[in-house]
Amino acid sequence: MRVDVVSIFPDYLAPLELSLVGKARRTGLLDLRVHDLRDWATDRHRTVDDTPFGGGAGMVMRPDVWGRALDDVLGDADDGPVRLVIPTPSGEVFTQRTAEAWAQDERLVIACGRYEGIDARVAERYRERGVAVSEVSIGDYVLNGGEVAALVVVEAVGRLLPGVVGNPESLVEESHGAAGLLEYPVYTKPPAWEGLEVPEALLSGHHARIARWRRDRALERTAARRPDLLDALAADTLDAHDREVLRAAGWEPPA
Ligand code: JD8
Repeated sequence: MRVDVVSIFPDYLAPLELSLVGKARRTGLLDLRVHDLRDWATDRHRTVDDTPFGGGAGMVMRPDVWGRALDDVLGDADDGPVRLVIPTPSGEVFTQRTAEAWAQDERLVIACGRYEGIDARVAERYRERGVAVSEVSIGDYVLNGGEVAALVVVEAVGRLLPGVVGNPESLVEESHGAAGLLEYPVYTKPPAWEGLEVPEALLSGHHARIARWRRDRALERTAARRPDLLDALAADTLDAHDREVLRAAGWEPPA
């Protein structure tokens, strides 16, 4: 997969040289390129913003600068399908399902806005050109720009690419993974710490008992912290035992 990120703070993406994503870049599993938007500014002050039409506080990012940058980075239509990702607090929520879908794409181009955002005609123009444009938010809180969202998207999608995560098995049982439950608590040595013991079930070596213990804890945690995830679960994914655990945890299936 090729991912291009355009920002006025390209150094903000430096953490993507580290860890699994960094290794994926060095091993060619991920072709990540970071661009400075000001390289497409034309005046000697390399201006990328201007005052908002209709008045109001702050500045808006200019469409003409973004247009030159994205035309260059997106390249021609015959270079294959590209998804243009525009992080914005007014976007659809980016979830694990989104990451799984985008991991099937060949190319992502992420346009990181700053100030009050990017002139709305940029998304409109590329949609008109038939480019898949996805305006997404990483959560219901306000950030100062799109760079943090770009870090989130590159890591969440990048780790789903074949060969990036050492043991693909570990992708299955994750929070928001296929099971649709939050993760169970995890433990490692020492078996006793600060007077706290590891749950006996995990020391039993009894795989079925361990699996049951972990699912029960995952159900309880999800009921306590994210009951919305349980409401979204298909009815047939919960067996009688699950329902008993959830009833005891105070969760009632939606009517
Ligand atoms: C892109 C500019 C700042 C936003 C005036 C503060 C995503 N979940 C999220 N929260 N915030 C963003 C986000 C914020 C951005 C930009 C994404 C570009 N800003 C603006 C509007 C109010 N300032 C985000 N994904």
